[in-house]
Amino acid sequence: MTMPFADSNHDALWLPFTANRQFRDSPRMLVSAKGMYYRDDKGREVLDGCAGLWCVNAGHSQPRIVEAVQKTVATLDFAPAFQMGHPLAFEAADRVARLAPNPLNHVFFCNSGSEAGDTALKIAIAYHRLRGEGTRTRLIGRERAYHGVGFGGISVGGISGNRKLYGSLLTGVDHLPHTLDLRRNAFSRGLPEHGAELADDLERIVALHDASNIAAVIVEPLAGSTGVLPAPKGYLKRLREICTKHGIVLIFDEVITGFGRLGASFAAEKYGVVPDIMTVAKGITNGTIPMGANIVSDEIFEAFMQGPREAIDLPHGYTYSAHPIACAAAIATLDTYAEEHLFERAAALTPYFEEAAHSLKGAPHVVDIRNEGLVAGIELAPRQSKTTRAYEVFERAFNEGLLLRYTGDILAISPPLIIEKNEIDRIFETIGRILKSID
Ligand code: PXG
Repeated sequence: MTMPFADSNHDALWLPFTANRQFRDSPRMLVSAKGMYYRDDKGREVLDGCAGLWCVNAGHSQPRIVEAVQKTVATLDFAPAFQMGHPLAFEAADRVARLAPNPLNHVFFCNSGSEAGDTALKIAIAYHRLRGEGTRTRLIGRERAYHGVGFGGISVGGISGNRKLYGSLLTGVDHLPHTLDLRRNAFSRGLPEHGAELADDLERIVALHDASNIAAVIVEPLAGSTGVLPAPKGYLKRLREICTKHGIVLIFDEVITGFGRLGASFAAEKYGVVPDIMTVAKGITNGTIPMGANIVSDEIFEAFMQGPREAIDLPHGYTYSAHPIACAAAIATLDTYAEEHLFERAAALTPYFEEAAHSLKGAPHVVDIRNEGLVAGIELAPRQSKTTRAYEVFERAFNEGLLLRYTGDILAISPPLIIEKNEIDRIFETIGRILKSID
């Protein structure tokens, strides 16, 4: 029997990225989920405005995924991933590779976006070494980037709050400037007009260190958790050109942008810019079972296949790489996306969603609204207070039955792709009403 929150030992659970003591004063507890809605422990319906944590793209408790997980747990609960295989792993990899643009044809499974990020950085450095360019070890991230919480991810990441407690991090890391420019781009619809030239900063870093010392550049095509920062028009293409010119591996972190969020399978497909490695997680299993992956180009994969046949080609992996239940969930998830045409649906809904988001222009405290696909960020003016306005909106919205995300002064909206127009209306009307009531 489940113990009610009031009776359980609150100190036993240490919640991630949470003000734990504040949380205990007014806990928000979810007990079930279906479609667009959670239900909380008071029996109230809560509209999911952020697809869980940007992951439940097909909506909650999708029958195909539930069935696939139930069937697999009863038939192959676990299979070792090292020197062993199982059919679901090969099928899942094939399905993911088919969805990814050419020449990204090889899939290495892990369990999260953080692991995917660290894996990609390791593959990039090892790739250069195997080709006899072992001096290429430097890694380049970007300010305000989020690539998870491993030491690699926080080193190339650019959120100071996630880095400052943890010592010296990886050495040999540089950061590109972030692309948010409210002066030139406030209230952009879709990709901002200005800022492609920010990619040229990579030339400055190359001039400083020399390309022969640089392994990889990692960026999110749209930075999500730092407050919804779509790449300026032309920025990713320029980054691709500079990387190609200097032999630098380009990694796209598509943990949020993958699997339909932007109205296409991946940002790489939507923008016609293909990286050398793509990291994915979240929507790969619709959030149902933890899974992440690297999708790697033919050229990089082949570089690892040149040694003796009996030698391990990549000394890296996880106990739960290609876990059978995660693979089953991934296959059923991709089936669901395809059969329900959810990426196309997200693309078709984007203009309506954009209009609804921008209807809050002029609402109290709103200094910017930005959107792309089914993602919107609403930036609020900062204030002198213990809690930000965005936190207050988040808390009040939850009490009114709407789940949002916030970071600093920014609200993030990224609903499941099955959302209906009246639910889009409700999200932005609720935010607008709450904004009028706070100081
Ligand atoms: N890369 C990106 C771009 C992400 O957004 C990760 C890597 C790490 O994934 P894992 O699976 O290790 O958490 C993420 C995760 C938020 C929020 O509120 C965003 C994430 C995770 C939790 C909360 O914006 N993104």
